[in-house]
Amino acid sequence: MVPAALTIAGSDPSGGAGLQADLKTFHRFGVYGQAVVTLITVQNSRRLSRVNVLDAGLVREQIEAVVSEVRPGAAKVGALGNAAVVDSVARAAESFGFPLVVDPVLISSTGTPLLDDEGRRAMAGRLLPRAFLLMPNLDEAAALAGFPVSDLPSMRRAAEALAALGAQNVLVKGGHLAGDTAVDLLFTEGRAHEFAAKRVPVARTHGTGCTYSAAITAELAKGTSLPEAVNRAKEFVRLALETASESGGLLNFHAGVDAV
Ligand code: PXL
Repeated sequence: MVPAALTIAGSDPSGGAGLQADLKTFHRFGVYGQAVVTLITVQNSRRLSRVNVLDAGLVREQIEAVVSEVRPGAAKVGALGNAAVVDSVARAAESFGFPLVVDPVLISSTGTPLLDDEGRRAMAGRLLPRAFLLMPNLDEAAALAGFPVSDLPSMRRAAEALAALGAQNVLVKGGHLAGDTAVDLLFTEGRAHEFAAKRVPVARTHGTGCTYSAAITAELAKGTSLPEAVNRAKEFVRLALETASESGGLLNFHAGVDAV
């Protein structure tokens, strides 16, 4: 049977990020995609003009409707908007029984907030304890841990601090590190593992984080171990970035990238 994967995320109608990117990624990895909408954005690759967060009860009902019929092998959350939605998802996650990947989206690629301050506190206090994997970028790790994160030693300290908040595993993404190597740090079972890749010089990276977390979620849904899921997902994002940069195009636009 084909495993299912669930995304609980915002809509990006341009198709580059958000649940649209997640569904495309799930499909490339051969899993059946389910998508619960948390918020609607009005945006294209250049600008975002509006965010409308959905009612928390509506989010909860969507989750219950889909998971009670087809139980996914894994789920991810992306943009959640506010504390009420974070709470709804955290309460639903109490009975998941399958791994939950938390991509702690705080702002859009163009800098618009996609989670307010109260929402960030709710995420740290109530959602992180439900996370099988938390995968912040440097800014998100700093915002959640409460200190600057800008190099490998501070990434390691942030991973430990976020694990202490209850996330079972933490992947701090080093895509924004200085230098031409992007190192991601996975903190799992008390140990840190580094995943290094040469930085792909590309101007348009909209959707990279969503695609990365969706790829990991798809692999977890198939039963892949976490380190191997990170390996395969990172390679998939690298190929997507390369394809996009070679054509001057958008990540997720070209169908030619095969899951690895
Ligand atoms: O990449 C973070 C992200 C998540 N979700 C939605 C977005 C974005 C970035 O723009 O639009 C809906």
